[in-house]
Amino acid sequence: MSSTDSRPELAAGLTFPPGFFFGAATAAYQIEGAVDVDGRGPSIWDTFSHTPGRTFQGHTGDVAVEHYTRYPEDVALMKELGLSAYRFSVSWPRVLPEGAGRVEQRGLDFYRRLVDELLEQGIDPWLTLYHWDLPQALQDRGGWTSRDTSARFADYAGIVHDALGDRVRHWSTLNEPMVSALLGHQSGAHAPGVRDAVSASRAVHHLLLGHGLAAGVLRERGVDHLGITLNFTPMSPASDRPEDVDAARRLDGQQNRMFLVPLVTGAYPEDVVADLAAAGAPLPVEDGDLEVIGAPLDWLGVNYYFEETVRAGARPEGMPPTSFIGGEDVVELDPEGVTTTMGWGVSPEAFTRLLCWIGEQAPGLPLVITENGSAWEDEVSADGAVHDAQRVDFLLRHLAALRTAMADGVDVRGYFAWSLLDNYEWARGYAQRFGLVHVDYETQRRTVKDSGRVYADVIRHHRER
Ligand code: IFM
Repeated sequence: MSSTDSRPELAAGLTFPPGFFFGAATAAYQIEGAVDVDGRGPSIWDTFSHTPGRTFQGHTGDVAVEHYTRYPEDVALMKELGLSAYRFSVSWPRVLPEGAGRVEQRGLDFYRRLVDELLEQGIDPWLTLYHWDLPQALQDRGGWTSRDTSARFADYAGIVHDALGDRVRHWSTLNEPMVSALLGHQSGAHAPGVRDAVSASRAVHHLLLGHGLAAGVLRERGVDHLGITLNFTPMSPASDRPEDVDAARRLDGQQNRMFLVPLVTGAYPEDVVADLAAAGAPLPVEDGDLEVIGAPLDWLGVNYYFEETVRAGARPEGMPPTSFIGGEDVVELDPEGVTTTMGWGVSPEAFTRLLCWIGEQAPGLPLVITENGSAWEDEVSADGAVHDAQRVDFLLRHLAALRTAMADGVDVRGYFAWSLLDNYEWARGYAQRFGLVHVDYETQRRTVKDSGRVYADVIRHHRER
């Protein structure tokens, strides 16, 4: 790979401490395809994406980027970029087609082949057990609104560990429980597409309980590098009017603190508990749950994309339903300046502030950036390359922001770019491209973008220091 067009001088300006690692992340439903192969059962995302009107132009993950068969090529790309770690998720319905009970060995064998390929190339596997693809059979029994699903998740964790625990050291329970719970059950923008505050708060608690129970099972099996990934969105009030300040407090409560605080202190924030109770959707906590949820972690995964400014007031006609319980009287403002094709603003400074805040909330807990990235209009140019200057800029500015937080004393051990490949962006379908590697969805041809080359330069420079 030539670095002539990859702005090596920018990459060279970024220095990270020895031992810091760089990787890229993906998730099963977004890349694998092969949804009816080797005994895989349906997930809530199969059902949701096949329901008319739920996803952009009816896009589904049926084919995605064919990673299920193309994984050797994809691991070779990781090697070419110089990644030292790869974060992926296991599809629960590949392993347990009915969610519980019968284990599908062919599903487990796929992940064993993938992990072996990674290890052979010297790439450290970081395994996430749940990135939103709940088996439909469990949804039919209540999904995350049912306490039983938490116990089934713990069983599933044990089964995956029994198959892969000899080769995978880094284990993560959930990716972004906020999205599963609130986009899945409050706004209904994601599977299972429910719009009901009581279901949403039940899902919040049962996801966290599932994390804690699965963590217990993994600890019993000797896992010593265990974490969970949360998505954080810093929330600021549009003004210092008390109602705007309170709107920001409420959204920050549900977006950020409702997940982080119980994990690190063993208690939900009191103001959030009160907000949810006032909205008629109390958290269904039972005796002992919070000790399970608050058991020690080895690392915390941080996903960061953008920040938000909010004000109190009725949501204008046409604005999508709120993802926050009782959030019908809060309006998210349009971001200022450049926006990505997702409509998200670009705020590396907020990334630094966020990391400093998390460092204060969770003293002594090492952080890993498990996702950070941006979607833009990408094209393969006449010269065969993808000149994604905006993604290069986003990447370098966010790495610099991360470096600033580390220089301020925040303990961050590694960075995973989202994403390795262009892929299925959930309800937004294939219209949003986040990859360091472009995928032509007609031919499945992979092309490393300029951002991938710049990232490779950052990594090479880091290794050679
Ligand atoms: O694509 C998603 C990913 O699955 C979870 N975090 C945010 C990404 C971009 O929206």
